[in-house]
Amino acid sequence: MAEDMTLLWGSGSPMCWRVMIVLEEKNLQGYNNELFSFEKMEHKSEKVMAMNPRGQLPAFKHGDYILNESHAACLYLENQFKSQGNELIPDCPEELARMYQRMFEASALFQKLGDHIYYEWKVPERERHDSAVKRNRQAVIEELKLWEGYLEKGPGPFISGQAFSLSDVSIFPLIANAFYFGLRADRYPKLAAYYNQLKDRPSIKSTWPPHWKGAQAEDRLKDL
Ligand SMILES: N[C@@H](CCC(=O)N[C@@H](CS)C(=O)NCC(=O)O)C(=O)O
Repeated sequence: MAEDMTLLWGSGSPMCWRVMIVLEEKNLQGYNNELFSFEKMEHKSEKVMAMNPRGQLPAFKHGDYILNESHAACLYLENQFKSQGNELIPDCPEELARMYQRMFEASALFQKLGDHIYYEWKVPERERHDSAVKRNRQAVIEELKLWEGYLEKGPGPFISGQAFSLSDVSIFPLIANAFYFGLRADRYPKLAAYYNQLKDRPSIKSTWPPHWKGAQAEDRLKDL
């Protein structure tokens, strides 16, 4: 069914994970896939650059169509295969509005988590400042509190309401990254409950980042 699809991906990348979850939800198993290492800078390899000139993952192709933006790929797959597998866009206008809002505001959490977790990797030593570290730390705390509040306020149990949707596809990989990097469940109980509720969902479990299995990341978020 999905032999005409190709996904170039990196393990642990929330953006890649999104596309993989949607492919599972839509019963599109059997797609071609190739794993690239960020550590070895393989995302800048010729093969990736040919599909995504920005040298970023995911790079996704269906037939002749290239979709390198994770959200674009997710929306495309849901629209193309609407009646196949699970529907990921709700009909109810209220839930639909929340779904789009949560789906796209997830980029703020991605940015802030990345700025904090990968500070040393992103910023050359001579340009680093304690004030920037503090600012990034505060920004990620505020962002996490916002998402904790969304779950507190509901309606749940999913991020936009009663059904699993593209907003969960968008945000779950970021929440999972936060816990992988040591976020404390006792400080963010709603996020922890959300994480525990979804981590065994078949589409998520079967696409779990391979390098996370049995591994422990640096506890970069343990004091947030
Ligand atoms: N706009 C892209 C962004 C993808 C993205 O930022 N990918 C990261 C991994 S999560 C990446 O490839 N980073 C390496 C780089 O930017 O050089 C999307 O949402 O799919």
